[in-house]
Amino acid sequence: NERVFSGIQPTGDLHLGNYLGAIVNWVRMQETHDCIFCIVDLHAITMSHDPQLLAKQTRELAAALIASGLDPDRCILFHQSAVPMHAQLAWILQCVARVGWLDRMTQFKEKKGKDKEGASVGLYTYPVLQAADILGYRATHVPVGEDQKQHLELARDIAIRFNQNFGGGDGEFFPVPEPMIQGPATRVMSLRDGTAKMSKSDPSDMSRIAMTDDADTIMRKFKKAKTDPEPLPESEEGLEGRPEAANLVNIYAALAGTDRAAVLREFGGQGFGSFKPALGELAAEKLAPNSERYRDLKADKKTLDRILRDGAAKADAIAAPILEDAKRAVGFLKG
Ligand code: AQP
Repeated sequence: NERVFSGIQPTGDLHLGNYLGAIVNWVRMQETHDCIFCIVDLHAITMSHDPQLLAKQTRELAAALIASGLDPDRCILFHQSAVPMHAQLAWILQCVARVGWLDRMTQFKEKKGKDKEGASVGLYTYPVLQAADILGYRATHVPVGEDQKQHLELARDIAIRFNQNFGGGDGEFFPVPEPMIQGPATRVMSLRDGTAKMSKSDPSDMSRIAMTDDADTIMRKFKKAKTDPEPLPESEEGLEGRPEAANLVNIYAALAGTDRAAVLREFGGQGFGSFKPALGELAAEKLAPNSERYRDLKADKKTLDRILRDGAAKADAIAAPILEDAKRAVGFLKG
């Protein structure tokens, strides 16, 4: 039985990287799979944060996800802190994961900045909580962007080690989850720097397309995107060493539901003066209706809170018995 789990942090506006790297796949999979999507507020406090802003951003992210096509009747949508399994299973898994495994995680190295001593312990153990998020539902598939590949490998290692140590005879306590990294834009880059990933925490608003941007803003940001002076190449090899050009072509391909070769057949030889407005128009056409729906949904706090509460109850009904089994497996007496 296949079950999908994926999460997203309520740390700022949903952006085009989140959308093309993860959420378009979530929307597609809710038609074919048993899907659980989580707003990971426990992960969001691993960096310094403002409590009032976190509550607001949690609701706003729920609104943005629904506006982007998640249907709470077809998937489970909830916030992580409302289901006790996540923190409890994370503790057990912290005692399974090895320090050496966590020391290899590149996201910690990037996010801690220069001051390792000043980073929170939670930021260090973040990938173990992520493993608990997935394994606590016995999820089999995890649709994510390219940047999460290493964390997914860690979740697999933790599942395998737990199964060996506590899985009983058949060693099959947790399914070993498969990452699903799909589409022509699994790593969307900043519009200001083709070598840095598009991210919620980039201080420049011009570096990303927010899913809440209106059509004019989307067009303006693409027109101002950093590029080189050469026209677009006729074939994919010509994109090598041109990260900004490659990024815009990837984005176009993903939004148009095609591939890079097809985009270059259409635009190869043309300059950015004509490609950027075409991209801006396509993006506005695809994304602006979502941003209008978002504005309507965001105003209705009561409905959003009800959707998240109902989602949490459904998630808890799946997770609580698995957590109980895990506690028995490691030898805890029933409480
Ligand atoms: N630039 C990206 N390209 C493709 N996929 C991306 N994702 C994030 N950035 C890109 C995918 O979006 C999902 C949710 O991400 P998240 O918010 O939980 O993780 P994150 O990596 O912390 O996202 P940000 O925007 O980079 O946030 P900050 O700036 O707070 O670190 C994941 O599936 C992720 O792969």
